[in-house]
Amino acid sequence: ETNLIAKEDSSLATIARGFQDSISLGKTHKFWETQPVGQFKDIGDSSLPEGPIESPTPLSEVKQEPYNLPTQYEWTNCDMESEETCNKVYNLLKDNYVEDDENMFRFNYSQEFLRWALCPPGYYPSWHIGVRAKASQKLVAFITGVPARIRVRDAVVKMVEINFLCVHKKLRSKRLAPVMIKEVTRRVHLENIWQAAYTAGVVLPTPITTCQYWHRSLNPKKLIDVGFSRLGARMTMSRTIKLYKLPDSPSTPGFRKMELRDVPAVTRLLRNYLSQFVVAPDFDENDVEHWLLPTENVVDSYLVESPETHEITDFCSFYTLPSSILGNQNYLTLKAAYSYYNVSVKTPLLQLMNDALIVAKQKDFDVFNALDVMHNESFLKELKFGPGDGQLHCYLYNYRLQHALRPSELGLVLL
Ligand code: MYA
Repeated sequence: ETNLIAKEDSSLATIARGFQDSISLGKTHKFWETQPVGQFKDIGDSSLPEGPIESPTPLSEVKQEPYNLPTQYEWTNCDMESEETCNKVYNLLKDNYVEDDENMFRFNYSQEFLRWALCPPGYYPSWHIGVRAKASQKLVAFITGVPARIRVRDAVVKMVEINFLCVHKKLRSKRLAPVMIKEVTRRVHLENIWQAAYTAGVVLPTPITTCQYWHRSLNPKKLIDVGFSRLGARMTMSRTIKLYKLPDSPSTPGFRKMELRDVPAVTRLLRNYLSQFVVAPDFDENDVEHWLLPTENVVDSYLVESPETHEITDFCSFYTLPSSILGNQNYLTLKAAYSYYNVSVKTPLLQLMNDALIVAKQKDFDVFNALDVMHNESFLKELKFGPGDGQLHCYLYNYRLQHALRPSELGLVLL
């Protein structure tokens, strides 16, 4: 089961997950067994070196024609800069993308978000791949890649980040996903790129790490009303609302929204911070401008400018990803903020993130989500985040690591 949308955890869910993890390792993967990824049978084999699993082949040996689809379907490039195409993609995902295990919520990525996520500097339009029915021209499946430089230990590797793999509900379990993955792989190879990074709620061969989502209630009443969270033992609604109450405005002097003029300073701060993690993006100023400069209803970034020296000392950011609430009379959407990249140098991380919660609350988010990556563990419990029931497995394609990482060794957040 996919489980990228996480709700609050119950102890039963934790036990069930323990069983699921051990079952996953025994499963056969007809497709994934043929791919250059760490295989389950190789876990613990220290004779296998770190690094690329297969060497690049000459570009002339990369298959020149697209893979075959079932005859009723055809490939289409989805031009995300086109309003009409972006709307078709939006609708496919809105109705068919990731749900939580109990099918109560489904990600509802906005059109602005999709354009931001898919059109970073140097993106390839040919990596935004749709499948449509020949007769009706209806979009029925989608997969995307965007280029990224990702550092693994000391090596900066050109990779593709794969995301938004989606097959219409009526076309599931027909082995369409492997064809789509092979087709995006082929198109990435044509650009002389041989590695990929991706995350999924399902266990595949073989995660480089497994992260957990944590949730900080901002609007506890709504979260309880829609079944995202439950009233705690010996808790009343009014005690719960009081528990999660936040100040009206951030506390750190010099805390303000990031602006274009801050790009060089934020890039230096972030590069220095990310250098400590085993796997992290290698951001330059162009990347920071695209991925971190605030974009309304997509990404929010704040920093701390020292009131004395005007130095930029700390940074925090989150992205906006609502979920549709399936079958609730009172509410249609859950407004969720997702912790993105945070850097604390002078302001304690706990205080910085508390200010992030405050601005998220001001912006009317219902919940603030964070993974247990980077240094996030240090603030989760204290800032009243609760563990979610969702696991997020992180993968590299055609790149082996000798050992799985702890989530705190991962410096990468995929959307
Ligand atoms: S993760 C988000 C994935 N999307 C959803 O969960 C949305 C709802 N679900 C669906 O739309 C479908 O269930 C999908 C599968 C499309 C997921 N990642 O066609 P099938 C394997 C990788 O019969 P369907 C994201 O977007 C499965 O293990 N593989 O199945 C990152 C089996 O293979 P094997 C997956 O349910 C995506 C095969 O597919 C996933 O109709 C990264 C079954 O195919 C999954 N999430 O469709 C993709 N789910 O028999 C990999 C199932 O071997 C990128 N499968 O177990 C790899 C790098 C490529 C680039 C390389 C460049 C160098």
